[in-house]
This record gives sequence, structure tokens and C-alpha cells, in this order.
Amino acid sequence: MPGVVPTGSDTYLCTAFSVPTSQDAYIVDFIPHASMDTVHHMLLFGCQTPVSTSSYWDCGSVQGTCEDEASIMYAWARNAPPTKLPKDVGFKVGRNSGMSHFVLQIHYGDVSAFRDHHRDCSGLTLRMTSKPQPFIAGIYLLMSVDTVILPGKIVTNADIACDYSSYPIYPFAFRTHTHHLGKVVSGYRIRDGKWSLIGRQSPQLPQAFYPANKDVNVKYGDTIAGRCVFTGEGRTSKTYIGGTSDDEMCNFYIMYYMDRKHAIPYMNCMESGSKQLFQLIPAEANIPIAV
Ligand code: IYT
Ligand code: CU
Ligand code: CU
Repeated sequence: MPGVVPTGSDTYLCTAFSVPTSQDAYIVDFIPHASMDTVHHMLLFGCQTPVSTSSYWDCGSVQGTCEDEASIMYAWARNAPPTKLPKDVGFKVGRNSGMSHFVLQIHYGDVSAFRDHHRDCSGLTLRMTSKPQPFIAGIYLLMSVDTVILPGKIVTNADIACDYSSYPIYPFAFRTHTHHLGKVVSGYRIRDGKWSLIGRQSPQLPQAFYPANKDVNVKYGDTIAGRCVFTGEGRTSKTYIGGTSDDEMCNFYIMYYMDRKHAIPYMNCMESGSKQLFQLIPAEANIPIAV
């Protein structure tokens, strides 16, 4: 951040910068620099066109990061260990890969530490190389687009599932995201009818990328599925998917690597899957995680 002074608690500020080369480049490491007393979380997005050309801007409202589709590449959250990319794995960036800019979003939580009006320069160092990496990192996003949570209803599941029909991916980290009503979010691979856990976490814990279950790869013919468990307790009206903190979201992000020969850096799944399929989801997916 270019020396910012957030003005109130829960301010979201964004800053953009362009990939400093015209050739392909690979991010092989992320080194966070964040003041623990003020920064609640940081997200790094890659895209072609940031929404602003200012040195920084307020990006608190819905998706105030990029004009085109933004892809998340890194998440840092207070009190969570930072994610490391495996050896020989890099995120491909640069003009050719549709990723000519980075947008860093910082959520400043408690701003009482700014009473002295000091300027904040929290951010990330990206370690990059022009050397092609054997494996390319990518993100598979499962998201619900149509969940409605009824007021007072104790349990509402948001189910998402898609058939996977590409080259093998090797998940190594996952991230969950909901707003206040999410209790647990789980992601699975289904192969020959058998459900294998990729990751499961409470979205009320810091929303960083956590290590995924290493033994679970995903290949052609598999199904990828996810479930978010919500509660409507404490609400007096219906809750829909949306951008404000009174709305909800159901996201399960899988960070994977793929052979560079046929790498696809971003994929997503927005289908709700069949009721029949989800009858076989392991019981753990319904068990809230205490926070
Ligand atoms: C409606 C919804 O679920 N939005 C999510 C997922 C999402 C992320 C990106 C949707 C789009 C994106 O381009 I990147 I379209 C969402 O907004 N998630 C938030 C962040 O904005 C990334 C999160 O913290 O996961
Ligand atoms: Cu935050
Ligand atoms: Cu959200």
C-alpha cells in the first residue's frame, strides 16, 4: 500500500500494479508484510483491467477490484499461517496470460492503531522468475449463485457440483468464504461413487488458504462437489447471495497445480448438483466446526 491512512474500521483499500515485464513471468513465492494490529486480511487478484488508475482506492463495495474478471491468487489472514507454493509450481502472469495487472485488497479491521495518523505500507513481495515452471498453479472456484436462507431455519445447505472433464489437477490448498451465517464449508472429489475430502473448514476462522488433503487429485470423469452449511437463526428475513455483509456467499476455492503442457489457470463451477448425488455426502460435511 502506498502509505495509506484508513479512515474508519472495516475499510477495504485496493492498489494495483502491472506485471513489470512484457514476457511471461511466474510467481513462485509470496512474502506477506502486514501489520498484525490493523490488517484483518489481504487478497491478491490477477486481471487485465483494474477498476481504478489511482495509487489506491476504496474497494469496499461489491467487487471493486477489476473491470474484467478477477482471479484470486493469494490470501493472507490474521492468525493463519501463510500458504507456500510447492516446488516447481508457479502462477503464470503477464500480458499473454490475461493477467497483466495485480490488485492487492487490504481489509483494515481495527483502525485505532491509526490514531497517530501513521501511513500504512502493508503488502506483499512477489518472488518471480521468467523461467518456465514445470507446473502451473491455478484456482478452481466452486460458488453458489442461488442459495436462499430462510429466517430462523436452523440448517440450509448450499450444494455445488460439476463434472470434471480436463487434464489432471493436483489440489494443494483450499479456501472457504461465506459471510456471518456460514458454519462449515467442505469440498470433495467424487470418483466411482466414492467421496474424498479435499478440504473442510469453518468460514468463521481466518479465510486464508489452508493445506488441502494431498492424496486427492482430480481427473477426467471425476466430479467436484462442495457444500456450505448455513443457519438462518437470528435473521428476520430471507438472506440471498450478494455482496454486502447482510447477504451471504458460498465459496470453496481449490488451489491446484497442473502440468504446464496443458495448464488451465482458472476454472469455476456454479451448478447446484443433484439432490440424489448429495444424499451420499459424508456426514462430516454437516458437522459445524467450533470456533
Ligand atoms: C457471489 C460470490 O460468491 N462472489 C464471491 C466469489 C467470486 C470471486 C471472484 C466471484 C467472482 C469473482 O471474480 I475473484 I464473479 C466473492 O466475491 N468472494 C470474495 C472475494 O471477492 C474474492 C471472497 O473473499 O472470496
Ligand atoms: Cu478481513
Ligand atoms: Cu463474500
